[in-house]
Amino acid sequence: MREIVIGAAQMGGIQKAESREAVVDRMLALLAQAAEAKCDLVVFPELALTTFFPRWWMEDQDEVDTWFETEMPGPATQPLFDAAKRHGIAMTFGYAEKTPEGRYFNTSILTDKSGTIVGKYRKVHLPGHSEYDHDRAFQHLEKRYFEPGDLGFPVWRNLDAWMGMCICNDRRWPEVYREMGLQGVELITLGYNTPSVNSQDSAEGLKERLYHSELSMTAGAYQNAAWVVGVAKGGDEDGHPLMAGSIIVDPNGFVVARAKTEGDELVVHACDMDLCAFGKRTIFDFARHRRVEHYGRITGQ
Ligand code: CDT
Repeated sequence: MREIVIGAAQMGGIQKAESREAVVDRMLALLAQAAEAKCDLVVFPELALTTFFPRWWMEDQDEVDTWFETEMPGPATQPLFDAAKRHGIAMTFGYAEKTPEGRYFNTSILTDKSGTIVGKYRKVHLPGHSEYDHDRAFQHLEKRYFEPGDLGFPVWRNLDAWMGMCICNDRRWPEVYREMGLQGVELITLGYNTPSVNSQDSAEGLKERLYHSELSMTAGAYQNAAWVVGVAKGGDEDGHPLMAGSIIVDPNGFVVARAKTEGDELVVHACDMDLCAFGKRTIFDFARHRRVEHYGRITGQ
C-alpha cells in the first residue's frame, strides 16, 4: 500500500481588494488543519493567491502586472513554503506567473515535503477571449492575459508516486489525462475557478455545470486508472459567483470525498496509489490495447 493522505483545500471567494498576505493567511489556516489531519499533500485551487482577475477588463499593463508573481516563492508566499516545510506537507497551488523574459502564464507548482519545488505546469487550454465581448454577461479574458503553456504535461516522482498537474479548463479535455496516463501517472491534481453561471447561456444551471465538471474528472480518472483531485475556488468574488464542488476521485472513477460548502474547506482522503495498478495492467494497459494507427486526427499525423 502506498498511501498519500491528501487534503483538497477548497477556498472561498477572494475579493479584488484582498491582499496576498490575507489570502496566504487563509491558506496557512488550511495547512494547519491539514497537519492536524496528518495530510501528506495539500492541493489548493487555480490562481489561489488572488481573485479570478481575468473577469476584469484591463488596458494598462502595469495594472495587469499587479496580479502576477515574478518569483516563487516571493515575499508574500514565503510563509506558505516555511509552514509546509515545518509541517512536512507537500503542496500544489496555482498562481499567475510573469517570467524574467516578460512572458505570462497561468501556472501551478508542486513541492515535496521539504518545500522544494519539484514540478511546474503552465495551463495549456485557455478558455474565453482576448477582446472585450459585449455579448457576454461578464468577461473571461484568459486569452488576453496569458499565453498557452509551453511545458506540455510532464509527470514527476513525488511522495513515491507519479504525479501530474493540469489547470481548470484543461480538465475538460481527454487528451490532457491521456498525455499523463501514457507516462504512468497515478495522481493528477488540478485547481479551478468556474463561474456558477454561463456568461453566454443564462439557462445553463449550476447543477449542469457541476455535473460537467465531475463528469470530466471521473472519466479522466477511470480511463487512465489514476486518482484525480479537483479543487475549486468557490463562493462570491465581488458579486461574481464561482461554483465549488471540489472532489477526490479514485482510479475507478468513483468520487470518494467531496466538499460540502462553497467556502474555505479541507476535504481529506487517504489515497492508495497502488489502487491504480489493476486498471493499468488490464483494461487500460495502453501498450497492449491502444490502436494508434486509427488515431491520426488526434495526433495530427
Ligand atoms: N478558469 C477556467 O478555466 N474556467 C473555465 C470556465 C470556462 S467559461 C469561459 C472552466 O472550464 O471551468
